[in-house]
Amino acid sequence: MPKDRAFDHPVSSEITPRQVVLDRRQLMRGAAALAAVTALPLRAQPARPGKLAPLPAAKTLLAGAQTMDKPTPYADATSYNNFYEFGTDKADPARAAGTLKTRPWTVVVEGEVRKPGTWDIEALLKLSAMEERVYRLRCVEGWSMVIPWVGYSLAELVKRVEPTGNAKFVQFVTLADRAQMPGLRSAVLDWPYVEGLRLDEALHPLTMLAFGMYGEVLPNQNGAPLRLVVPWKYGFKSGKSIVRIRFLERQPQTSWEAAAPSEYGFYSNVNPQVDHPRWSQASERRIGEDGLFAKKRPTLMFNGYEAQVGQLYAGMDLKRFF
Ligand SMILES: Nc1nc2c(c(=O)[nH]1)N[C@H]1C(S)=C(S)[C@@H](COP(=O)(O)O)O[C@H]1N2
Ligand SMILES: [Mo]
Repeated sequence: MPKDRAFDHPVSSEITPRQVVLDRRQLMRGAAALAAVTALPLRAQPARPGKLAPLPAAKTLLAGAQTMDKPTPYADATSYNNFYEFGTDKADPARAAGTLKTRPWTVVVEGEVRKPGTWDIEALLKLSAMEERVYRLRCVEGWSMVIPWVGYSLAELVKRVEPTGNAKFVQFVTLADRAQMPGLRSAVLDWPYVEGLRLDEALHPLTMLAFGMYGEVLPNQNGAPLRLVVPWKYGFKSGKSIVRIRFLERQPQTSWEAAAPSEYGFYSNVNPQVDHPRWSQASERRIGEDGLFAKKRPTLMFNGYEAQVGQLYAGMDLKRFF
């Protein structure tokens, strides 16, 4: 066939029978409802920072999940951090997290699963194809960033360990090592830092196990060698440097709930209509873009992912389950 034809007319053998198309449409509709993985061309990303080892990703994103906002400059995303194990000042993690040893590293999976065990970081890196996903991260403090994460859906791991019928919640336990983490000397939080999700939240395809960002492995201050990213919840739900994942029948307490139960709930969904007791959550400042005196931008329901995750909370009073 000539290569210079104006556009690609399908040859008859490539034309898909109508029933197959219909079946496929049905599938797609289901997939869209679940925000399932769809191959989409990735728009141009900023050049790789060239600071750490590359972590390339297949060019896939979640349908509708990518943000059109431009990514936060790498220098800002890696120097303005919350990682209390290295200190409570925003500049502390970048300065102090160099001492974190990210190899060898293992993640224990335990509790209500048919296949408990210890996963080596190298096995986790190979578990599923790496995807790049540009997610907003909105801190409960009122600022946000836009980060091109590299990883895959946490569901990939959850499916392989086969939760039992008793598993209703998942707890994430992060590293607490006094030798490496100077912040543990302070009692700001109960160590180790623990967070949790409902099982259906953990299985949602948007919930990501991230190993990298900006095309490279995670910097220590951003949660190397692996962290969670739950884009529709306040940033603190996205635990860094995870060492243990527990499947539980009961809702676990989280470090932030233990510290201030009236301020931080288990759900912590980004919600401009439910204020923090000490400040409004209606707007936010974009790090690296909006100066201290710039007009703040409105915070979006579920951080902009309402179409994908709203159904998880149908019928729930979000003021009560904050
Ligand atoms: N282990 C651990 N994980 C953590 C935190 C922490 O202090 N310790 N801080 C959380 C908070 S409050 C936020 S906003 C995000 C910040 O992620 P970033 O520094 O990569 O932007 O990490 C979360 N994960
Ligand atoms: Mo945060």
